[in-house]
Amino acid sequence: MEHVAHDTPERRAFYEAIDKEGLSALWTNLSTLITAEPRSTCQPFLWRFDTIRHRMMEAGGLITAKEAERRVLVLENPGLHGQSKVTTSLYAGVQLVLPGEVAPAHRHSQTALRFVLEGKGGYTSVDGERTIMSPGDFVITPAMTWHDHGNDTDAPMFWLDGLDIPVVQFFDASFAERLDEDEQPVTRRTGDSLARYGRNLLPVDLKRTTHSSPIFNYPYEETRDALERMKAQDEWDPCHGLKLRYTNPVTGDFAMPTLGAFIQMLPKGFSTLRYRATDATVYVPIEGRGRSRVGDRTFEWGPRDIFVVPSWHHVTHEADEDAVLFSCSDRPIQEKLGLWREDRSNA
Ligand code: 1HN
Repeated sequence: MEHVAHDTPERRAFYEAIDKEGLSALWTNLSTLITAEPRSTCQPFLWRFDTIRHRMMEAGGLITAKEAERRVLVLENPGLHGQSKVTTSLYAGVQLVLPGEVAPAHRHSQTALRFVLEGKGGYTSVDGERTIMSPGDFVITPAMTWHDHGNDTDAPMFWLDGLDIPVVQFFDASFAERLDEDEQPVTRRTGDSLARYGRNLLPVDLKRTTHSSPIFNYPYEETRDALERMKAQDEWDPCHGLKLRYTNPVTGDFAMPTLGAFIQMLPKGFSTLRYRATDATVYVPIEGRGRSRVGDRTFEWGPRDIFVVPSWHHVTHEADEDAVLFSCSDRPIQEKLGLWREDRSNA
């Protein structure tokens, strides 16, 4: 597929003439349109949480959560500068809600996930139910659900936001509204959705009404317990250690249709075999220390650092202590379109 047609004066004149007519010759750029393998401009990159935290506290002195609507520092992939993208298809940022602040209620067609990095006791309300957040909790705000955040504690709350913004942008399908009130009315008791849908039980006559999970907080306490029990069984995947995906209990599919999220344990001393897949992935270690080789870069990481593995880049992980890594990608979309591929060959 690396065939290139040569330029001649006649051909160049032809290309210029047809350009004015809204035409172009496929043979001049076929090889960049259809590549033999993924060739992303997205780059491997790591952000230190300490650096982000420091800048976020500065931002906290410059603007309130309310005035900003969302006080977020966007994680911009250096290969996609100025585009508010962490990978080609995903947006990510780190959000700060200070004690006493509210991030006002709104909704939009973009789907969002949160992964709590620091602070305990702040809340997110989603469609009338409040959930209290702790580090490691995975919280979702599906497309068009009303959501607002608040912090009644005396310490700042930080979390990672992941959204499918570039995907919605690609389809030109963005809608958004703000509520008149800063906070939406709370109409359901905290813990109601976990009780109904998160205990291996479902309401007997439940009909599937949305594409997303009805659970909107997957508490770290439960996730961590699952990993700890699995660790004792001594069955490791050579490329992933122990890796689970967050699911929609109604369908068994990913928790959301556009964003896939995963949690993974790498026990102390474990080194994974080389792996690559077509879903560019954002990783957030929440416990432990280690390093990952991504393409030709090596990133040393600790809790709350954030790093990117672009599409089809080889990755290996190594843990110096028992480590737990959260990750997210566009894998649900790629799977539904028949595009997702992985490569476990270690040649
Ligand atoms: C959003 O709604 C949140 O609700 C965070 O916390 C970040 C970035 C772009 C668009 C909407 C939130 C966002 C966002």
